[in-house]
Amino acid sequence: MTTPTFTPRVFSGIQPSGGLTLGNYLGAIKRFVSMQDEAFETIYCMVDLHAITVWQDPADLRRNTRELAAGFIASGISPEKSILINQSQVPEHAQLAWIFNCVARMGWMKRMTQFKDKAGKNAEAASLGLFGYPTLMAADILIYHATHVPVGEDQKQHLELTRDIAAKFNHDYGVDFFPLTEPVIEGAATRVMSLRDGSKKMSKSDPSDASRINMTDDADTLAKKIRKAKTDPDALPSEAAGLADRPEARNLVNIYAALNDQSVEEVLREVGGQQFGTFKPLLAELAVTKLSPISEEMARLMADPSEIDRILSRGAGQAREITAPILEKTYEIVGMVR
Ligand code: AQP
Repeated sequence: MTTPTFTPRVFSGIQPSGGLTLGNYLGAIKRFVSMQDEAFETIYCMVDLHAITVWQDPADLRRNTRELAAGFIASGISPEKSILINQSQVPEHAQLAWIFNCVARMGWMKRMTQFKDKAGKNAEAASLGLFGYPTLMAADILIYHATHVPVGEDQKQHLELTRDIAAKFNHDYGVDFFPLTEPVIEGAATRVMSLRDGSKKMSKSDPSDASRINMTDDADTLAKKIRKAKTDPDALPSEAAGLADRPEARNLVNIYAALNDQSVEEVLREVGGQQFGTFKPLLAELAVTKLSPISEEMARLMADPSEIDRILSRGAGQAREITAPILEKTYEIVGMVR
């Protein structure tokens, strides 16, 4: 059998399960923007079907979906260069997910750490959708035959599962139909941590607003959150090795490096020896400079949600030109009468 060559294509998504955070921006969106100028077709998605795996108020979900789309565009994702969609407008995602529910094994699913983290001690009360989340994510990616997926570090295990599903489908049906997608986990901030606890990921659904930087925070709020961020009493080291056992210090330096497109080593050459009383105002100033234009543009775009809806509707039409034939071929391979 000849191995097919797949069009270099990028897919990635973010849940509209709250406001966009600095973690989403540095871990994912910055890469989304740079990849649209490389040799890829790019498709970026507000994964609203994923969001409802935990309860979402319908009005908030609608608002968060539009605000996330505004955040993508304000960060530099161009609807002319990339296909921008919300997942529920492209039904082939959910249709392929059902096929993958029948390919993925229970043993694989039970190893997924995100389910364990999110369901916590009360797994019996979690939705079936939360457990099945990774097969829908595999379908999101493979319904485009995407070759590359830019994500933060926390999604690595789901990407491995996506490859396992593709390989098992190809093996079971004796085809080379789905690609083995490559994760793209790059940059100084692939795992931005909570400002209150350096061992916890910064997350949009963390009950503490002080734990995260929201992309819509104004300059004062941003500076206040950075000033109050948990740190230790020591000065910053001059080399990265000196951050090894200092998660909060490492997090703030990583954020600085990622915002300023520098390596951690470059940052420490400049700020090594400084106390946090000196470094935090520098970080706050940098964050305001980089993030304020994005939040201002988001506010401008949110003033006309109908334009956002038009962009998402057009994106869905473009997306379905790719997804409908791939779903049709999948059904044919599986043996569905068409
Ligand atoms: N803290 C983070 N650091 C780096 N990358 C991150 N991402 C999320 N948080 C961080 C990346 O953002 C993309 C979208 O994530 P998501 O919203 O679909 O799901 P998530 O990872 O569960 O994000 P949250 O903010 O923690 O959402 P909730 O609170 O609803 O669960 C992914 O590429 C992710 O790696």
